[in-house]
Amino acid sequence: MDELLKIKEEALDKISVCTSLKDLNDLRVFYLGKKGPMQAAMKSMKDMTKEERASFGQVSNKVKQDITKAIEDKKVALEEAEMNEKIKNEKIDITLPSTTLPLGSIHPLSMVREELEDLFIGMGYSVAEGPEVETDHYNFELMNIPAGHPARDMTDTFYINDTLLMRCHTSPVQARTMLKAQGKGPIKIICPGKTYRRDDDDATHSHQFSQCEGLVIDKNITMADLKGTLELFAKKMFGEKREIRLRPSYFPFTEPSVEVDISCHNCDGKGCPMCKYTGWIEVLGAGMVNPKVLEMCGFDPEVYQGFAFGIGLERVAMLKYGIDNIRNFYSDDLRFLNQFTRKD
Ligand code: FA5
Repeated sequence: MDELLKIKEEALDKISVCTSLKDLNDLRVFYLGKKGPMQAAMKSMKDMTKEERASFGQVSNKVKQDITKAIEDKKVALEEAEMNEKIKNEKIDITLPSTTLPLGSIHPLSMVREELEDLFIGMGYSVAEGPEVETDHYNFELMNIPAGHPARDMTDTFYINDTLLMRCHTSPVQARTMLKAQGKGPIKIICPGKTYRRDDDDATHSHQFSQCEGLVIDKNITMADLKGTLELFAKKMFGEKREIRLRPSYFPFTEPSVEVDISCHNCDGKGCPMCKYTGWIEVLGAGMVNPKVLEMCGFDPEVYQGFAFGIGLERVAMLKYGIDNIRNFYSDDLRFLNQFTRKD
């Protein structure tokens, strides 16, 4: 018993002067472990009477508890001291200016594309895609523009070889979608994407630009459906007061074809430099899908009708945000790009 109390005294002394968590752990292993003095003292139990053993057991348990408690208390104290030391040495100067992470902004063309997608998806359309490297067949033939057709001159095309080209409009996606549907309507798609033409770059033209095609095929589709759809597009994109005007035009893939003007949102149709004092701004081409195109793409024109439209995305973005040069879209100029932030 005396031996036990001696061990306890010695342990508590050592614990009280211990200054590191590592040393404290070594003490724990030594005094409470299997090879320590406590365990050695226990060996003498075999020579004791039953009564002696019982009281020896009680004392040894109490000694173990006291040592354990002393170690735990010391551990808490040492950890606290360590933390205080750390806080003292790692002082953070909160008055220092922080390093700000530059926040990106959404490109105005993406903004317009997303707005268009939201608008048409809301009307039950789905978004279709097609390749930018296209075949003559889809880009021209199925759009009723056979080789030698004068309409091929309307768009100066980048050819890769005799049959491959960079699509000059998003209209080939019409043909691809119709053929996939195998003559069964309805179809309601928009197709935003990049397009390429050998146009000379100027303030309003670029050799690479973006269009958004729209195509609806169903039974009993009329020009009134087209007009209603485009009216909604004009009001949603440019404001509730906008009106549209259809002018006769020509596209080989639509019959009849129209150019669509929107009343100028800058001057409310009164006349200003933006609308060249006409009160109207030309925004897109459209028309009823030519029965010949329907037939070539596997639809029976006696049963199905459709309308289509092609919107120039740069055009819409320039009008919407008052951008006077198309080159701004492709310039990487942060002073230009930072002006646009996503609404959400
Ligand atoms: C077409 O490309 C037809 N495929 C549109 C269409 C689709 C009509 C379906 C009927 C039915 P157009 O060549 O007019 O049409 O081009 C459409 C729009 O693309 C133009 O109004 C203009 O905004 C834009 N665009 C054409 N060329 C360029 C260019 N070089 N740079 C920037 N935008 C251009």
